Amino acid sequence: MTAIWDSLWIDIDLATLQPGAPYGAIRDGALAVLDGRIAWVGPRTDLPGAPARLATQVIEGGRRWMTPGLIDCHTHILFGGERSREFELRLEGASYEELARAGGGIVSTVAATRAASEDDLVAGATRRLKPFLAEGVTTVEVKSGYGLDLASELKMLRAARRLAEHLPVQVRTSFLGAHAVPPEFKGRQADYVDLICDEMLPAIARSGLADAVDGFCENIAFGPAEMERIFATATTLGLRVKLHAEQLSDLGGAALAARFGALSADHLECLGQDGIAAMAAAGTVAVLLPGANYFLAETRRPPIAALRRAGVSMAIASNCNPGSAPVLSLLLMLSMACTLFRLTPEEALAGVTREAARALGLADRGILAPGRRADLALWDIESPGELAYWIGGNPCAAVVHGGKLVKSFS
Ligand code: DI6
Repeated sequence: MTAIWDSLWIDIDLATLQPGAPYGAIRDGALAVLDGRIAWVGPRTDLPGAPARLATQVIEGGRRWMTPGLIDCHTHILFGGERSREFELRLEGASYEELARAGGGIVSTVAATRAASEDDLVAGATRRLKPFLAEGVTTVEVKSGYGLDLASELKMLRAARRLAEHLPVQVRTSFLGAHAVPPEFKGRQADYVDLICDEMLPAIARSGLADAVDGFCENIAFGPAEMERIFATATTLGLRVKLHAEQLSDLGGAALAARFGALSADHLECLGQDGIAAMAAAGTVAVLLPGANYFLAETRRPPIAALRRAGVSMAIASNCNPGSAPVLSLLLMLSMACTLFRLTPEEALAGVTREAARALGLADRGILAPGRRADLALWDIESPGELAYWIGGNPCAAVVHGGKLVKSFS
């Protein structure tokens, strides 16, 4: 009999994240891969034959746990410079908003990003991305938003796409032209919104470099009426939308995003009941960013219990960026999501797998099931709850990306 699968993992426990048992767990399971996709998942005793006859390669997992590859669905990981001086100023009492209004904040990273070459941006993001990949991340979302002119935004998006050419990761890109008002438009915010709608969005759509359009709806950024125009234009151009909403104040951004069928509304510390109801009705995912909540020492937390009651899907992401979340670990976000936001460890793991896939509109990953991409992570843990439990450290023993072993235990 010829082998039917490329590889077969045995001697593993599976956290499939499928409905049913907690974590969708299958003890003493097996998982087969064919042509980069999961071909079979189940209890080892249900295998239709002896492993060595079923697959070209049989891999014994040493009774480790296997999960879907992790998905970081909200990052600003590509940028020039760093902002540790701002961190010092905040510790002396300045607020994030005050620094932004004084010309620091996002705009200072814009200057460094405009000055950086595309190669420099790729190199910096590569350095920051590597620790995520070592932790089992196989898909990452990368936003632009530190260019704020067409050429620099295109440079960022091209650099983001290049990450997937030399690293074992899939990249989804979001155009974030509405992140801040660039210095040359100071006092002329309406003109910048015109530029986004009339020139930048059509060119971005033509370039094919952006998978979605994002914005920052906030008093220090763009108001709901401005975001509505931007979303209407993006939608006309066939681009899905998402929004940084209700991070520092409640402007009704989440409800606006939901009205445009947004993939996600992100942050949400100040989200009210109307926003929750609108997100639930639209199926808009709540992307929770505990790293920024922690780093900015926010006292408000997203309304987790109300989101849960309303049945809103909750994802978790690193938000890796130089201003509000210099985060280099997605696993640490699981811990923070539980301790700061009171998610359960199971919700936290689902938040970086099944729900993060939903936040990116990716139906082909996020759970262990036949037909899904064979993006897998193998862990030196005794229970999946440990992924949210340890603070620091990295129990990731192996990573499979599109069926290929890219990190391996010896
Ligand atoms: N909210 C955030 O937390 C990041 N962007 C946003 O809209 C911060 C980005 C930065 O400060 O550089």
